[in-house]
Amino acid sequence: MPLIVDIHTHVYPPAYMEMLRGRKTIPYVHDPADSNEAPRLIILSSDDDPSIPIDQRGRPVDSSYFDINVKLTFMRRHGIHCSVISLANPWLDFLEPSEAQKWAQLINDDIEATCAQVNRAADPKGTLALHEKETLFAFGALPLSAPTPDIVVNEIKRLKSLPHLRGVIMGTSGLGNGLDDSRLDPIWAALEETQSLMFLHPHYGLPDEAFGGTEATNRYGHVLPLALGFPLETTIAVTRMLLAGVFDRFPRLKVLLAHSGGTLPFLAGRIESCIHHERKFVANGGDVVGPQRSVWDVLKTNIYLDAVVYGTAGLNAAMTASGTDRLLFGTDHPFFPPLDGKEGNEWPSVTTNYKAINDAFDTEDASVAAVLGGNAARILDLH
Ligand code: 5CU
Repeated sequence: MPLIVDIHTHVYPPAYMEMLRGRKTIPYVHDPADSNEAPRLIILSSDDDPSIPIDQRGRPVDSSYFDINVKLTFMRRHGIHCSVISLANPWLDFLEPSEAQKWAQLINDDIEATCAQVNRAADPKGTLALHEKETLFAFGALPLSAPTPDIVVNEIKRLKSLPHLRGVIMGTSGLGNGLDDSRLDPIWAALEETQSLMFLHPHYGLPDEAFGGTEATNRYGHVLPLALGFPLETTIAVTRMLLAGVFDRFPRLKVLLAHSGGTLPFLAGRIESCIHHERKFVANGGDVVGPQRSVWDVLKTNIYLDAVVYGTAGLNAAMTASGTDRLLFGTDHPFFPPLDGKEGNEWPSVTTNYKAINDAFDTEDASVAAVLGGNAARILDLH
């Protein structure tokens, strides 16, 4: 039985849920008038449609989103030994500047305490190997709306001192203008200096108009924003980093891309070709510096990819682009639960990913074991 590590698994700690309950604009949690109905989570822009009755907006949210014991049960059910938990989107992006630092410290300390408590209970003497118990580690959240970037830098440095934190999770908006914003340089420098992995995760998708407006989202629900909007958002964000020379200035930056890099592995050749043919760049006679390193080099040196892509075609692209040693199993729990509501069954979203990984590597047991957990244990130094 190989070690299985889930590097893509989210939580909304109870304090965060309470904060969302106090809000009336997205993101917010709404408690329906009928107390037998589950609370509703409204986080995606397409959910916040005033033509939908408020008791039906967004999605029902159960204890799997905020009760760590439910996650432990989920881990047990799916043979997962270790989860690297992270605050779910939209993290702390929406907070007033004066609130951001306080909430980042509160959430990160809460997550650290949860990991410590669970790990102590699973292995009081600290003698068991990783595959012999259930263990939690975490990615921290950043106070990106804080008044100055040094507050973010200080939190990155503080996270380094928390025993179970292994990097940060971050969305694509950065300080508000995307990830090619040069004001992010001190933050990239701090991540590089501390060798903290940045888990880059989508939230904002594409404008609803890209999918046909609210009529389409009313008809097709979350399919277009989640299946297409999320991966394209990630692809655009990391490509803007590349074009702005972030990986030239910070060559030791480590970035884990959600959903197998969106579409980056598939589009890398096209991105590279467009860069080579772009007259604006100095290399072609223009006046914009442009990226100095190739997309392929960055993919194999700076980028890690999760294996949350639900099919062998996507996994093969990820493997070819970044390498089997940079691919990491994940579940996206508690999102994509089974809709039949039956407790105790395996989740199809998870079994589909397990099957894709096994199919992609055929009989190569060592590669399967690396993707399922060996890579994560090595890259994140999980002990
Ligand atoms: O289903 C969803 O909306 C999501 C989400 O918001 N975040 C995520 O990580 N996965 C699915």
